[in-house]
Amino acid sequence: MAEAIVALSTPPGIAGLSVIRASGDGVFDIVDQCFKGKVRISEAKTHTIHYGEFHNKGKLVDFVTVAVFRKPNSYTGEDVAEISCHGGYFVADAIIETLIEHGCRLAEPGEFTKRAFLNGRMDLTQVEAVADIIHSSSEQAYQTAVRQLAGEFSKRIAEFKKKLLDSAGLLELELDFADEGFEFIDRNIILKSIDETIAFCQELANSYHSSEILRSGYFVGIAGFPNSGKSTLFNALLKRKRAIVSEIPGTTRDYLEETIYIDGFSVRLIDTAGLRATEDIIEIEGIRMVESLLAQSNLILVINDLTQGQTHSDALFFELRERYKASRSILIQNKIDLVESQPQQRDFEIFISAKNNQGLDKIQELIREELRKETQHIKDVLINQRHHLLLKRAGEELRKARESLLEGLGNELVADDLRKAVKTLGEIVGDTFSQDVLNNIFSKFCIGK
Ligand SMILES: Nc1nc2c(ncn2[C@@H]2O[C@H](COP(=O)(O)OP(=O)(O)OP(=O)(O)O)[C@@H](O)[C@H]2O)c(=O)[nH]1
Ligand SMILES: [Mg+2]
Repeated sequence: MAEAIVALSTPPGIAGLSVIRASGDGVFDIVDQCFKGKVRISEAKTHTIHYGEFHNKGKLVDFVTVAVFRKPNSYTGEDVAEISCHGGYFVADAIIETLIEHGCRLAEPGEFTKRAFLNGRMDLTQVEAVADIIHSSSEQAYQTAVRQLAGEFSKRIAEFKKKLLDSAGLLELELDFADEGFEFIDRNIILKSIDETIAFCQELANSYHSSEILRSGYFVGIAGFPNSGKSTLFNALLKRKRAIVSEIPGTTRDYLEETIYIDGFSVRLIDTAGLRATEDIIEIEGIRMVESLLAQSNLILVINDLTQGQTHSDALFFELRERYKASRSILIQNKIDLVESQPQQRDFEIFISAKNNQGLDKIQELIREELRKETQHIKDVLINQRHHLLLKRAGEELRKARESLLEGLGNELVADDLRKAVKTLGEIVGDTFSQDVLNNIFSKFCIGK
């Protein structure tokens, strides 16, 4: 028995249309109690749309259309009615309240999609793709999530699972003929499918970092001594005056963050407060404040004011480069317009004039190049932490199977390791799952999805 649930599926507020979705047993009868059209919804064919009046206790609420999807051919796999009404703050609420009065319950976040999963309409990676599509902040993230929704990831996992299961089955079958001394499967074939699956798991686990960049954006931290021109560069890259710029050192006290788009990727620029020099470079005042910002940056731009000398920020630059090894650091020599001739360029620096938009293309090209490098592993799937852990575990189980096979240990042992890996791969798509995992996934959904 699927309880009838209802929720607004479009954002609330002023809009051309609002769409209310209801799903579960008896929803067509519930809608019929409030809807007056040419046909009764409970008698309507699946995938048809009906125009009519929506009433509450005899009072007209709105003119609406009702789309009918009969189970199992609906988003949730249950009977679904989607009511389109006029947008605004009142109509949709009135319709939802009416449906609740007639027996629906308000849906929990992600409950429609949860039912779709539990009814076998999609697997877990597709459910996660739906969340990624809704939350995607860049063209590239969206494109990848759509491919994941289309089931590319699931298909590949299914292929590897099948090969491993076949191998396990053959190894077990061979046991039955052990007395006759038969060895009728080629160990090399099994080894090959193990190695291919290990490579597959490894490759995808490696794309976790790139997936995070697609999902959350590529972070560019702008750091340097006060007055070096950080905020000027921040504004220039944003192409608008966002941060206050002044000749007084210490203008930026806090940090500012804005997003720009480069090649369909979202790039998050962070302007920070100037770091002050002290005797001991490691104790640069304020570094702690900026620390967590730089720690999460994929690229760190250390800005130097050339009028103070080309090497004025060298110690700071090398210190930051050493401290944040996982990020790429580059020294930006700013205010080139104020020096007579450009000094000899070293391989870790770029010359610009943030004020005159000079050399900005070199920074944009650098970001572009880094993005290309960082995301080259991305295929049809956005690997999240859950996938990442399971892929690593499956890889370990397969390496164990590989060892057992090479050491000539018993068939049962190898088959057992193979089946463990199959189970782990199965967890990725949701063959087996725990309530915790489901709750965690659906907590990221909004109501009405
Ligand atoms: N001539 C010239 N002046 C610049 C350039 N970039 C920045 N400035 C000037 O340098 C001064 C400081 O610029 P800001 O962008 O506020 O420097 P900041 O690094 O953000 O400074 P704090 O926020 O105080 O740490 C301002 O007067 C800017 O106009 C440049 O390329 N050429
Ligand atoms: Mg500033």
